[in-house]
Amino acid sequence: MSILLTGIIVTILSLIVIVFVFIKRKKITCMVGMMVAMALGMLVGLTDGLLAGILYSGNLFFSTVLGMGFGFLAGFLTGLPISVMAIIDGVLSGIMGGMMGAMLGEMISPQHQNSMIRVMLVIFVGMIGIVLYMLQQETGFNRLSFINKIFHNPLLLSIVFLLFFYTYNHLNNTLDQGHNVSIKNSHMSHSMTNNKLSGSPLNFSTKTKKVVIEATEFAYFPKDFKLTVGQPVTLILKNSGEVEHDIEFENMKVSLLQQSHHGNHSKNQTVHIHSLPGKTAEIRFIPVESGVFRFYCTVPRHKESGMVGFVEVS
Ligand SMILES: [Cu+2]
Repeated sequence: MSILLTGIIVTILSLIVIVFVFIKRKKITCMVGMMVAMALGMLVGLTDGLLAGILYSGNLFFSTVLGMGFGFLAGFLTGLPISVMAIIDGVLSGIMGGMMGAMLGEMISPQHQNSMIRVMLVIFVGMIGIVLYMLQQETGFNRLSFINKIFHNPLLLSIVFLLFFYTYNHLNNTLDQGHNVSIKNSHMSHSMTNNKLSGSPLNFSTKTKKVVIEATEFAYFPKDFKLTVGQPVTLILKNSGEVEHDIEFENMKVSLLQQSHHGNHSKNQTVHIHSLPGKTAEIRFIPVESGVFRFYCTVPRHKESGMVGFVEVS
């Protein structure tokens, strides 16, 4: 959810800078215009690239194109009222930032995604503040003088920053809570129906959580879900696609309860199931370790096409 919020903040602040440059274009020298276009292109590229990389993890091509596109657009629009040089500067920085941001988003481990978004947002907001200050110096301090006042008063500056991040955190938590509740509810209804249907002794002692994952070309639905350490899970892979798909969990330690082909019950086994087109397959296991784990399809090129997701075990 913080992806959406961060995206909105980035867009609003970028638009403020772009509009400011456009209005004051006659007073802005080529040098300053180039600096601003470069800074905004790079910042938007990096931040939107990071968000795209996280949002479309597993599809680096798409997230790179998206990140580069946003960076390009920001650099281009900022440089446009100034000069061709400013456009070139902005566009190239935007492309570079977008590419690097997307790679960062793709590579960062799931448990650090939120922290990384926050770090990037701090850099973004801070840099935009400096850019606006620079623009003010360039064009005179008449308008938007409140920014000037803030910058010349460290106490006021700190208050504005703290207020911003407090609001951001607060909004984020509120949104996250709503999200979690809906996930919890859907899982609860799953496990209740499951308990009614199956009568094995294990289901009486501990509620089994039933998770259905649908696989198509080339995506999982849902692409993230939650499990609890020690709670038995029935994982069903429903293949609604036209080719064979499977699901494998990276480094997730479990105790397998039963699987159609293998009879052994040792701990620390990996979870892997495959399903033919139009069929379902299921596996039962107990998660033994908490963490965030990635799952993906092992059929060649499917992971790269987007068949990736995350499970949070807590
Ligand atoms: Cu697949």
